[in-house]
Amino acid sequence: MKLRYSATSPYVRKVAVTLIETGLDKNVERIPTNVWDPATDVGKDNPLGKVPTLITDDGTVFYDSPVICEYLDDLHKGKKLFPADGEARWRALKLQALGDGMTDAGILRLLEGRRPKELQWDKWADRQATVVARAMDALEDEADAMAKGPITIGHIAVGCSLGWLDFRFPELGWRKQRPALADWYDDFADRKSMVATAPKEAA
Ligand SMILES: N[C@@H](CCC(=O)N[C@@H](CS)C(=O)NCC(=O)O)C(=O)O
Repeated sequence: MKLRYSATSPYVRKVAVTLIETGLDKNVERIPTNVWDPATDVGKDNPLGKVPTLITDDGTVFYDSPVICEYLDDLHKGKKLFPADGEARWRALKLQALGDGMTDAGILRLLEGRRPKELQWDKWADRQATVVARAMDALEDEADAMAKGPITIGHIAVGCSLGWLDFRFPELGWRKQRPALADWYDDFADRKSMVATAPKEAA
């Protein structure tokens, strides 16, 4: 398999963590991809022009991160990150949506700040900041249950989102108001899969 990736993408990190947690890490060749380079050819694999994009050995292409992660989870025999059915499955999928949605809002805010000053819309950036704060509040209510349950794709999505928010918005200071979430994240960020995939700016 081949994975088109960028080193700082929180969605790519979900896939990278999933690869380690499922023991499939060695089966993947990595293709660095700068989606913002006008000359990028990522669109020939993924019409959406995004990373992560996974290309299987038979040439099937998968996107986006929820689909790629579920595909990978299907390939291994160990403990599943996507519960097979019932309430546990819906809980994991909803938590994934919350983590991914928090990342989406953070990315929209980041990109807004990268537009030329005269084109930036403060109300839009504020709206995204509000979404991030609200998602964190919702996660504070979930944190004890998250700490008790087995790890799922929901935990991975939330962990990668918080890691990326710390990386891009270190000034947020979210921990003080959300002590249970902060405790959960401190533990989760210590996992081997998380330590090995921490975002860093390309040299
Ligand atoms: N929902 C997608 C989001 C992927 C995404 O937006 N990736 C960013 C990199 S962090 C990207 O490729 N952006 C390029 C673009 O939006 O044109 C997923 O979960 O994989």
